[in-house]
Formats: sequence, structure tokens, C-alpha cells
Amino acid sequence: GFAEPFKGPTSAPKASMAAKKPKVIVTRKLPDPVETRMRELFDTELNVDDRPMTADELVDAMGRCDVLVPTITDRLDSRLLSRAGERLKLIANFGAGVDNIDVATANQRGFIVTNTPGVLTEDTADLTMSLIMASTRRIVEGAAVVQAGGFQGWSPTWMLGRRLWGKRLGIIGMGRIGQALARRGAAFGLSIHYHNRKPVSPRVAEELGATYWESLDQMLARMDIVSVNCPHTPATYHLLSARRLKLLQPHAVVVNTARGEIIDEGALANMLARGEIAGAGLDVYEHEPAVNPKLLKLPNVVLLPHMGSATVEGRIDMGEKVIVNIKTFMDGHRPPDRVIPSML
Ligand code: 8YV
Repeated sequence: GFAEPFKGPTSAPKASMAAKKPKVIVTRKLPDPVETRMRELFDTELNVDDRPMTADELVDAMGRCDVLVPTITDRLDSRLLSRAGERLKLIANFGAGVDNIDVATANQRGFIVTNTPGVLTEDTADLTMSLIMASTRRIVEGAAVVQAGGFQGWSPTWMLGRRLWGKRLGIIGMGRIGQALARRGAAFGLSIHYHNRKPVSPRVAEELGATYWESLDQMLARMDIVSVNCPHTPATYHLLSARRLKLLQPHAVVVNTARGEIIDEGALANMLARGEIAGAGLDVYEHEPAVNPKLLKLPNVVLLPHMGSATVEGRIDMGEKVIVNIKTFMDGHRPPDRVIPSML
């Protein structure tokens, strides 16, 4: 294509029109319509190969651009940000979660941080519901039998899972995604329970018919299905610790489409292996892309490769959000999706 490779030689000073456009460096390959629009609007440097940038390449990029568009695969910690150049003004994350960025340090250094909330809510809730269904109804296990040519015919006692209707779903984190999951869960006949820093508004609680548990411990002990839907922050790291996981009932199932760090993955794997809980559906891992080897050997888990927001529509919408944030900021206004540390 006509895109510049991100490691290309520094080009000569641009003509006056181009010079007015902000220099935007995108760290990964984004959907074509997003990249096309970015190139129209900004002086954009794309990553056509989609190879994740090294720490040194990120520092180099931050020294040469007004706006960096990173993703979850770019770890912008305080050490790296302290090496960032003077030119950088905005870090417009392609993604809702910003745990890959030390937002406080970024702000101290004068870099605004934005994210892409709202546009991946329904897709992520769909994937969460899929994991709930897959892990209770053994969907992946059953599909694997047929694909391996092993279907021997119907049997009254074979491939039995567990009924969803009438069970209790406990949602940890009742933000946009938690609420979207609650709606789906209610439609499947689940009773909806949640733990959050504070209760949702009475109007939302009534609409969702959701029961608030101030004590996560007490909620965990009473749920059939537990879903993690909160952001990863210092306060939620290992929120599902070994101690808390032990509060779950043996027939309970845990699903996570948020961030792996929220669950003690080693403790979860051990409990699954010992049959102390019934199953798990995971889309995210504590040390991504590594997956705890114990999990890989278990039959009672459904493991997906971080694809909660992976729809064509969702990824284009995310890109559009990034563009709106950059444009608004460059026009001298507060970008709509600014993240401030007190929100985290
Ligand atoms: C993104 C996600 O694909 O938005 C998030 O928080 O986890 C995913 O939807 C990823 O973060 C891209 O940066």
C-alpha cells in the first residue's frame, strides 16, 4: 500500500498544509476504514506489518509525534513515559481498558489520555454470555467430539451440562458491560446479582431487577455463575484471590472477559484441577498471551484469545472513537473520552 512503514527514515519538513496536521503514530494495524480516515485527517504513521513495537521503538515514536495511538499490547509504564519526548500531547488508546498505561504519570508529564468506552459494550457482553453458555452447556467439548468424527449417536446420559434458567448470576463490576450482561442474563432466566463499589441508580436497579451485594465475599458464596466485568486497577488486582475463590460453591462457574489480573489465575487453575469449582470461561489471562499451562490441560474450561471486542463493527467504532478524541483535542477542546486517574 501507500502507507509509510513506522520505522521509515524521517521525512523532510512537510508542506505548510501537512505541517498543520498533527503527527499521529499508530502502534498496530487498525481496520482499513479507520486507517484511511486517519490518513485523511492527520499526518499519520501506520504500522503496516502489525509487529508490536519494542519499548525503544515506543520511546522513539513518542519523541516524534503529537499523538500516540497505542493498544493493550503497548505497555506505557512510568519508566517508559518518563523517557517520552516533549512533543507528545495526547495518548489516544485504542481500547476501553487503560491498564496498559500509567495514566497518573502520563498526566504529570502533561500527556492527556483517552480511551474508547461504550462502543464495545454489547459485543463484550455477547462474548461473556457465550462463555457462560459454553461452559455450562459444554458447547466447545461437544463441538470437538463431532469435528473429530466421534459422534456415536444420541444418548440419554451423555454430554449433560447444567441448566441456566433459574440460576444465580453474580456480576462483579456493574458498569456498561456488567449492565449489558445483566440484560442478557435476565432474558435467559438468570437472577441477577452484582457487586460494585456502589449500587447502581434505583432506576437501573429496578430495570435490571438486580440485587446489590456490598460484600463480595457473601455474594461469591451464593452464586452459581460469577462474571468479572470490572476494570483492572490496583484496587481490583487479584480481587478474586485464592481466599475468595475458596468461597465459591463446588458447582460454580467463573467467567472473565475483563482482565486476567483480576483473578489469581494459578489459584483458579488449581481449584479447577481439583474439582473445587465446576468450570471456567476465560477470554483474558494474567500474563497474556501466556496461559497457565495447568488450564490448557483441563476439560472443564473454555479458553478464548482475548476477543471480547473482536467484531468488524466494534473495531471500526473503536477507531472512530479514537479519531473523534484526536480531532476534538486538536481543535482545542476537551476530548470526550478523557481518562483521569480518579476515575480508575
Ligand atoms: C481491546 C479490550 O481489543 O478495550 C479493551 O479494554 O480489552 C479490547 O477490547 C484492546 O484493549 C485493544 O487495545
